[in-house]
Amino acid sequence: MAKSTAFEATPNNLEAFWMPFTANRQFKSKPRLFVGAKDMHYTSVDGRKVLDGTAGLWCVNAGHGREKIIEAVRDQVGRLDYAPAFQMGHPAVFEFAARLTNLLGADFDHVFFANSGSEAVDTALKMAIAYQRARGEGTRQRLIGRERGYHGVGFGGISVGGIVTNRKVFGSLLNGVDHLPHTHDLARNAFSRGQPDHGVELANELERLITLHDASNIAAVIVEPVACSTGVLLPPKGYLQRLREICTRHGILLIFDEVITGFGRLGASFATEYFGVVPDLITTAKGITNGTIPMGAVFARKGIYDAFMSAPADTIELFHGYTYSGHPVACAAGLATLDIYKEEGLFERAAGLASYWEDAIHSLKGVRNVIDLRNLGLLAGIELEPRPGKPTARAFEAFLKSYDKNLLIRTTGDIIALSPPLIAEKKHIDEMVGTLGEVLATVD
Ligand code: PXG
Ligand code: PLP
Repeated sequence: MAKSTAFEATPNNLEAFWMPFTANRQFKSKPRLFVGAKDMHYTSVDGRKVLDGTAGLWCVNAGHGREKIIEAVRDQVGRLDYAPAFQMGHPAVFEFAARLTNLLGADFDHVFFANSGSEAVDTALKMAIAYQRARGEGTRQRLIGRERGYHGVGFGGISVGGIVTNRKVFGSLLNGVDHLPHTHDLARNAFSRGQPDHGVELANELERLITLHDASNIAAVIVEPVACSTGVLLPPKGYLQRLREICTRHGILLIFDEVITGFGRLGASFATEYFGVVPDLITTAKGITNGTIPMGAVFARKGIYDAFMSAPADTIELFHGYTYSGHPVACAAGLATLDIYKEEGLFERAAGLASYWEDAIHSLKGVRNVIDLRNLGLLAGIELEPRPGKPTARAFEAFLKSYDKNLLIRTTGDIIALSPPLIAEKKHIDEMVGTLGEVLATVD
């Protein structure tokens, strides 16, 4: 883009927009705006092509500007822009639900739609408590999350979540929530390739919480199979299996929050498939529409929906839903997205690239300030030693410098996260790692 057009594209007043999870004043003093995107690249307002190392915010799994999705959205909005979500329906939502349950496999038979990961999490937590009551276990109301977990920003999500900054100024949150310890253990697991060897015993902490609260009071445990937002924290070998065993033994529902790990990120449809561990509820969002239109969803394991069906057939079974649950345009985007994933074999593609990705990421060993490198599927976490007394500053400097060098990365604390679109080619991976290596060498 020519400089003059770029100037016109920059708004004069950045003030009114209260930006989410952003240092507003810092940003507005030196804004970073994108004005276009295609495949692996964004176009910045100053006309640069910026390589997308993060699939947007972990959502654009099929890459940007996919014609098939654009067409489907255009067509749907022209035919049926909106249909009431309650007591009415439209064809696309039923088709999409059926396609999604097919993708999930035989264990899951129903889908509830929301509009974001946060709403999907709220839905799943409510469903879990209501399910326990529906099956005659109404005292099971407690929820268990995990330290360093991210489950969005609704009150339910921040209550079970484990990020101090996301919780501390928002009051007393939900009652009756407890937390497992996180699984991140640099002392024992630094520079592991794939899942770390140490830490399966951390799942036993669930037994301790069950002893404390009693199983008869616990509705559900919610974890991310891989905790992405807090820095790509991987589950130790055997850990998720053990959580599953303990939950089953005690009649506690296990919820996998697959907002990021869903739709191919690990080189399988979902983490449940990748790890071979079947939860009772799965929350997802992001890649469900390739990030094109907001959407979230909850998948219910066989038997959960049925437990709500005992009242007379003319009664509403679950008093929950959103104006935009199963929005026609989101469903159209989702259907086209599933077509692309399938036609291009993108989940398999991610699986095929994973070892190249692993080698590329681990080539950063020895680079200045790098204290850990970790990877799984097409995910990576690059942990930096924090600057004494100035946590986050070092990684944020790397973020800014990478952006200046035409690479978009994501940082959380002093951890750099990478999660490229699944259409990435080896040359893109080389460029990401190359640029990052150069940048880190200049960050003291
Ligand atoms: N659960 C998980 C596991 C997530 O990763 C949410 C719930 C909430 O989804 P919504 O659509 O309400 O944002 C998420 C979202 C980051 C980052 O870079 C991560 C998310 C969102 C924005 C930024 O760490 N994860
Ligand atoms: N607030 C008001 C005043 C409403 O009328 C509604 C929905 O009808 C909502 C909030 C909930 O909005 P949504 O269904 O989009 O989540």
